[in-house]
Amino acid sequence: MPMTQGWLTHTICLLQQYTDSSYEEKKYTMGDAPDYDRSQWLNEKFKPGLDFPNLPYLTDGAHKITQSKAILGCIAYKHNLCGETEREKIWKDILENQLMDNQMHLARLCYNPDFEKLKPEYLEALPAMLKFYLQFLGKQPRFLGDKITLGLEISACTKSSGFLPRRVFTKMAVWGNK
Ligand SMILES: N[C@@H](CCC(=O)N[C@@H](CS)C(=O)NCC(=O)O)C(=O)O
Repeated sequence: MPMTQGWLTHTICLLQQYTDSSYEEKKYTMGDAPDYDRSQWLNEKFKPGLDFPNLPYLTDGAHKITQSKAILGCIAYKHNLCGETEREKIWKDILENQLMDNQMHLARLCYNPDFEKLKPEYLEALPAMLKFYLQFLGKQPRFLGDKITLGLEISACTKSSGFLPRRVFTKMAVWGNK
């Protein structure tokens, strides 16, 4: 049965394409500055019957899922992309949460009107943070050993025909909104 997805993040779309999952995407448009009109979504928000209405969401048969990590997890479980051994599963959890921390750190900066002032400090700390990923990847070809996992395989994703370089956050971000 095809899945219905509301305004997915690019990572989720890439994982869907990588796993050849069939899906229909519902897009909700946000208006431009200064109002950033969200009425298209807000008028629909409670209609799909989500327990915790939010974007992105995924409906897959009886499952109605929000929270991007849970959506990625749902697709990954189906395709055995969550790690096989105990060690791989632990790594997956560490990396997933580490990536979320780094994403939230970047989001706090990008949505802050004072981002120009805060940017130098962020950029100075960035190489040390990325070094942890490099050291980790230095030990093995992929984040979880040999196998591609969840949305963590950057190189396969960027080479996929579905990859579109595009903004990381919404239009409302002050930095990285183009
Ligand atoms: N932790 C949530 C964050 C979701 C979130 O912040 N969604 C934003 C778009 S990036 C939104 O507009 N949600 C719709 C709403 O709040 O009604 C996730 O990872 O899915």
